[in-house]
Amino acid sequence: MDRNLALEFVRITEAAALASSRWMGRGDEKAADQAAVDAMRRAFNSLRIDGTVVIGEGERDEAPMLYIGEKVGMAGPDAPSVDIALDPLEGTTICATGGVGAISVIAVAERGRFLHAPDTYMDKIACGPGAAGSIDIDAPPEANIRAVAKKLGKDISDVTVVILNRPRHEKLIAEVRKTGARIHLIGDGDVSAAVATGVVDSGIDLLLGVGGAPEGVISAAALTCLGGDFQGRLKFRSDEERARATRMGVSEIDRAFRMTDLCHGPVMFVATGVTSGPLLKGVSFLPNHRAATHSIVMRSATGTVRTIEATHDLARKPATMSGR
Ligand code: VTB
Repeated sequence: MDRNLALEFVRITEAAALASSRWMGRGDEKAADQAAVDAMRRAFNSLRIDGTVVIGEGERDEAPMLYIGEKVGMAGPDAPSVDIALDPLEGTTICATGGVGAISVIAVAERGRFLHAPDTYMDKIACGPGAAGSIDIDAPPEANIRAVAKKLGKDISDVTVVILNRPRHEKLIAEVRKTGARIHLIGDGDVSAAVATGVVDSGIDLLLGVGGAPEGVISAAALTCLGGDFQGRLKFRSDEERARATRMGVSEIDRAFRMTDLCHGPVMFVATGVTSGPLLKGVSFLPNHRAATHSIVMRSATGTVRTIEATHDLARKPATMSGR
C-alpha cells in the first residue's frame, strides 16, 4: 500500500454520494441504497487494485453486489492486494428523510488486517486523539466521561456525548445525563458520529452505545488514522449470529475488541457526505448541472487528513444526471 490509494478511492465515495443524494428526502431507503451500491460498484471498475470486500453489503446469498468476498478493481501485475470495508450509504433512513449525517464510506487495509465482523450489533466507545488513552469499554459511562473531561482539560458540562436515539439506550442516556455532560442524540449514522469525535471542531467528544458491528470496524479504521481510540464488544441477537461470527473467523467472540483487534494499520479511510452533518457537508446541486461534494481522506501511515471539496459537471458524467 505504498501508493496513496485513498486519493483514488475518494472518486468512488463521491460517485456513490452523488447517486444516493438524488434520493434525499424522497422516502425510499431502498432506492437510495441501491443507487449508492450501483454507483460504487461501477466506480470500482476503473481502479487498479486487487481488492476483496471483507465488510460489505452482506453475505453472497443476500447481496448481489459488494457482498463479502467479492473481488473488486482491475487486478493486474502491479495492482496492490487490499481488503476493503465499505458502506455505500451509511444512514439509508437519514438519506430517505433528508436528515443529518449520511455518508458514503470506504476503509482499505492490507490483506487480513480487518476483523471480519458479522452483521450483528456492537457496543461501542470512541473518542478523538485528545482523549485517547482515557476510555475503557468495560468502565461505566460516568467513569469514561470523567476520564475524557480530565484528559481534554474540560469541565464535564462541556463534554458532548453522541448516542443513537434508541429505546435500548434509555439507561445509558439517563446515566450520561446524571453526569451533567451534554448529549447529541442522533437518529442514525453512528459511523460519521464516531469519526466526528476525532475532528477537533466537530463539537463531539465521545460516542457511546450500541450500533452495527461492521460499521464499528469502519469507524475503528478512521480513528486509527486520526490517532483516536475505538473499542467494541459484539452484541449478539441469536445463537445463529454467534455461530456466524465463529464461521467468519472471529475468535473469542465475547471479548472486548481494542482498536488494533478491529483493524491494524496501515489503513486508509475515505468518506463523502451525502447529507450534511457534523463531519461533512452533504451533496449540493448547483446551477448548470453541477454538483458539489465534500469528502475526508486520511491514512494511518502519515496521519495526513485531507478534506476535498469537488465540483462535478454532471453533464459530462451521464450516469450521475438523474440518479436513476
Ligand atoms: C443503525 C444505524 C447505524 O447501526 O442504528 C444501525 O443508524 C443499527 O441499529 O449507523 P438499529 O437496528 O437500532 O437501527 C448503524 O447502521 C451502524 O452502526
